[in-house]
Amino acid sequence: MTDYFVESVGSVPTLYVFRNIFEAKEISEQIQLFAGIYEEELNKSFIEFWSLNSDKILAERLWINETNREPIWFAESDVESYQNFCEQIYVEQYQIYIKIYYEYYKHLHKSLTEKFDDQPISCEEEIDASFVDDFEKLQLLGLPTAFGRGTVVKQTKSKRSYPKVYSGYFSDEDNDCATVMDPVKINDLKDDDVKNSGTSSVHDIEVKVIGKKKKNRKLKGVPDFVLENKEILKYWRKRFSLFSRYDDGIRLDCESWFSVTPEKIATHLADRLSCDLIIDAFCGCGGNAIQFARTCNRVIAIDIDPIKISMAKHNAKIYGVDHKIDFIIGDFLQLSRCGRFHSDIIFLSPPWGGPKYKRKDHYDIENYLQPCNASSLMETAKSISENVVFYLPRNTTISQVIKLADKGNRCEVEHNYLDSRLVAITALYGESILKEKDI
Ligand code: MGP
Ligand code: SAH
Repeated sequence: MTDYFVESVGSVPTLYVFRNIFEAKEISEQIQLFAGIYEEELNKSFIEFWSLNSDKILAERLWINETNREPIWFAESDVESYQNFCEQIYVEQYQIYIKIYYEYYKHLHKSLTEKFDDQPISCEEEIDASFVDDFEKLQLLGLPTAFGRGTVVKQTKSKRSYPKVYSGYFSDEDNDCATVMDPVKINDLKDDDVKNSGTSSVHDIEVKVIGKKKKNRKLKGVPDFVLENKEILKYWRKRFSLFSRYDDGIRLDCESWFSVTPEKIATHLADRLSCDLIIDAFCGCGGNAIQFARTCNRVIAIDIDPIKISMAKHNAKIYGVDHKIDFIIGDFLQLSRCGRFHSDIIFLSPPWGGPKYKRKDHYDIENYLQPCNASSLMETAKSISENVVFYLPRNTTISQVIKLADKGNRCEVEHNYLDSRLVAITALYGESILKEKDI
């Protein structure tokens, strides 16, 4: 049997966030509702994604500052070429989105229902059909065909080649855990270079046949501290996804390497949770706290481990936000008992039990989370703020997450993908921080 994996390629991974609001008492109804409007949800979600990200994506594709990858130039008068370029990117982004959204949909169903049918609705054919006649299909679906602002028109020679840019996140040679997905249909987009090459590609999407593994993996340039602890090699390879300013001297210990929230996710959460005062109850080396400091007036960052706090302080200095964070060394559970902490939002990113958390099909937040189960953490957090946010493993049992909202209350579950990989889920509790979908 031939195995394929889909690898999204971009200088930094693209963040995809899919969200849903659940009511504690109506889980089954929610599933049915969601299944009934799959395509509508997909399109709405893509429109939101494109409106938020189009400028950035187009700019990234025009300006690729890596060696051997030249920027694309358009003559100022050649508006048509620029429009075509934008349309092409739009179509390819939609194709990628369809694939990732379907993975998300399957994942959500699987985690909500024990007996998951691999084809819950007959959307597979519809999805594949959308690879044909992409643009017409977009129009038929009622999607907007207006593209990103035409602000980046640059002078000189016109080039119509679309360079591939490899992701710092997943181009990892040692990473044998690439997400195994269904083969992507190669569409009719014209990319002769790619069609003639050894691997097939739909621009950002690479489809490779997994063959013999490379024996001599390149370890050139890998620092000694990583070679001494090979467990962190794969995390080190995506260091710039964890901290874009890694090379400015970011410090991480072993636990932090595998626990830190990747910067794109931390940035997204910080934008969403912007408020006056936020508490990061398990701050580690500062992945989240640093980003919160950008968007909130004040951050209280707590960790039980003094080494983590000293690293977090140091890292916050690199990002120029240390003056906005109060660092506290201590046990969050004990500190909360003093009753002196109150905040607009409390963010909980506790230890999950190390990288082995993913060995389980279903991660049980009432048994495996540290330093105590999710219900106790929630109770403690509620004594500090009515708005509670949990950062949890991707294999978390969603019904447990929903149960954490008291009866009659609602919670929102965000699935945070970097490229085609589900990294984690974020659960939000508290009416004022839930984000309604505009139906
Ligand atoms: P991962 O699953 O170890 O990495 O962690 P990856 O590359 O998705 O694994 P692979 O085996 O699929 O290749 C994914 C993300 O989960 C990390 O980037 C952290 O943000 C987060 N994370 C992982 N762990 C073990 C913890 C943890 O113990 N606590 C917290 N708060 N976050 C964690
Ligand atoms: N979100 C962080 C990573 C958190 S990892 C980041 O992006 O950098 C979880 C952290 O919880 C670890 O640093 C660990 O030292 C800390 N921790 C464990 N038990 C704790 C407790 N009882 N109180 C406070 N911190 C704790």
